[in-house]
Amino acid sequence: QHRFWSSQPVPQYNETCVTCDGPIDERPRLDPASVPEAPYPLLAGFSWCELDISAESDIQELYELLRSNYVEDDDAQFRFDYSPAFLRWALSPPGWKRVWHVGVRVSTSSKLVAFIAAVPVTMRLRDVKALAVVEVNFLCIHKRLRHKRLAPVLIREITRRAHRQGIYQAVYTAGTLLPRPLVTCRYWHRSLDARKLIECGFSRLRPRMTMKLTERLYALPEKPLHPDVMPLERRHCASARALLSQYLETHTKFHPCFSETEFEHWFLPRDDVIYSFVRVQRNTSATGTSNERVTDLISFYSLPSSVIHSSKHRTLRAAYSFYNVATSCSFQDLMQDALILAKNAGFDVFNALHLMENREVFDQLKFAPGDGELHYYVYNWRTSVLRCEENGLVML
Ligand code: YNC
Ligand code: MG
Repeated sequence: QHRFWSSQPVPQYNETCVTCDGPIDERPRLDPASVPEAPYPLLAGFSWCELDISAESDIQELYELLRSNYVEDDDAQFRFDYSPAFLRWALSPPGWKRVWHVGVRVSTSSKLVAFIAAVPVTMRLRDVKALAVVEVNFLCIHKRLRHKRLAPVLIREITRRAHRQGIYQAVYTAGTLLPRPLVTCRYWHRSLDARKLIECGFSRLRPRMTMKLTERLYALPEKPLHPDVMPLERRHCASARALLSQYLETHTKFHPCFSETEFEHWFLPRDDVIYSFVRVQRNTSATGTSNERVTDLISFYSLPSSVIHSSKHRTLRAAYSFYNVATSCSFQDLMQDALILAKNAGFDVFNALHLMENREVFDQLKFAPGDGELHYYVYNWRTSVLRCEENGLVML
């Protein structure tokens, strides 16, 4: 029973046979005057606001709302702890709009108690090559305001604000099952600091295994297999983007299409936020000019979690696989280098979703399946479900 979602332009659970892909509700596009000019009414005592992510104080308020109230695992042992620098990066890709950073404040105290954000992205979905959509993320309601049907108000308001800018589709992911996933992908985890993961309750010592043996099982070489992997720099971006676009185009059916400026935003390394590495091939032409071609791309982002109940550890440092493409070596060797680079950067665990080609290397590289599943959704679009391997979108 979905009081809200059954009223929205999303496929319902019982719709299975889809013959043609396209929008579900064309009215807002065909009749923009039907989109309200004014924000949706809120509960009495609360008001809408727009956060200014360039202001330290607003980023700090958002950081604290999320640190105390955002996504937890099922057993409430860990809670995402996105850093202020990460939030600024996530919310300001090329084309970002302040009107899409929507907060709710208590009118009297001005305290920030809820948030939802959208950022622009161009998606390919099957045969539709360039769909302008928003990615919706960071929906959060303060724990004391839960179960008051505020989430549908936030979702309707961000939808109205997308419509006002001429955007009629959205992509979003959630651990919650809603009508109706385009695809569902499981998280897999690779221990980097096995002792710490066990001590803080993230993983358990397997039967007949000692701590020493477990640490040895997950030990990694000190240096990457490929000594020439180097941090991505601006001069690599055009070639790295070409490599990634070509990969996504041929291997997946649902993926973002990065412009050059978007690629630079999402991939240029930022400490404790996004880590990207490349291998390049140098070619010298007959006339003596040399150029560099990126042959392999590794990337992962940093998303720590607060450890809610441990006296020994306060945060778990997790690296999340972003986009990885191998052409000069095997995908498994590339991902092994990703693990080594993440370990050397101080991460405790490397997480990756079962999507693109990731599943093929999980067993050999000693990943274990997690209990979390991530559902992918598209708002106002009808199409049939995808296989995990056809999914080429990694969200933050
Ligand atoms: C969720 N995650 O089913 P029904 S993910 C969407 N995404 O509606 P209330 C959700 N809908 O079933 P609460 C949802 N979680 O009756 C719940 N719902 O139809 C639906 N948690 O509202 C739910 N962040 O206000 C139900 O629920 C209705 O007070 C109930 O608030 C929910 O960012 C929530 O997990 C999640 O802060 C805000 O529990 C709260 O419980 C919370 O009574 C911890 O709401 C943090 C958390 C969610 C992370 C994310 C993606 C969000 C996508 C939203 C949908 C976007 C649609 C596209 C819009 C643009 C369109 C265009 C163009
Ligand atoms: Mg509520």
